[in-house]
Amino acid sequence: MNMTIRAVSCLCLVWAAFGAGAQGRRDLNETRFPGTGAVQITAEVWVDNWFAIYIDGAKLMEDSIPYQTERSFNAERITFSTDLPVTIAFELRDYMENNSGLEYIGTRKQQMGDGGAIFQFRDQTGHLLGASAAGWRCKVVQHAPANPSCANERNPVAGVGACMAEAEVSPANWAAPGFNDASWQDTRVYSAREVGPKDGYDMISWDRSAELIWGPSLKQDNIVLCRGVLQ
Ligand SMILES: [Ca+2]
Ligand SMILES: [Ca+2]
Repeated sequence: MNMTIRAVSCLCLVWAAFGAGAQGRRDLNETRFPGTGAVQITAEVWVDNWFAIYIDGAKLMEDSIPYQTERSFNAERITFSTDLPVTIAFELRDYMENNSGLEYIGTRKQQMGDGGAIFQFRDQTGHLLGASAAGWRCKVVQHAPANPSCANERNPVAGVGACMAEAEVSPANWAAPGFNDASWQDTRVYSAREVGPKDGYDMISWDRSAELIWGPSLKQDNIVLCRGVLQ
């Protein structure tokens, strides 16, 4: 198996690969970070399409499949150690070809594409510390196209008419424990039927409390920031 060890911002071990996907990608990627915190946490994460995870404001890692990869349905299992309480923050991204929010532009499959994310955190005894569900605070920072009719245009141009985007820079220190997320929204919960999770999703034993989440629009919200605290 051709196993690539990604360079990340700290020392880590990538030690296992299971279930190669249709194009030889791994459906479940495992990463272990050494650390000295009191609690060893295992996070399991599945996102359509990509995520970055922050621990108390510091970026821990990114999805092992790059953002601009179509049909990236891999899951990640991440082990790290920390002290509790700890603030967990995610940048979640749906795939989009450009700022119109569309994918497969110019083909018969041209569409808005939908997102979806689910994650859970357990300590070393298997006790669930938290999972994606109502209560996580989220903010949409890229919403496009402005009007779904963009997906029906023969020559959709990002930033024009129905294909305009509402986009903003992520707030400073948005992943930090002290950030005030009072103006953010409770995350929206979706059913598996609505999201259609597959591949790596099926390789994780999800707790009943772990739900599929996203911004208010599964199709038009393309970059969503979410925060929560594990106690
Ligand atoms: Ca998608
Ligand atoms: Ca989308």
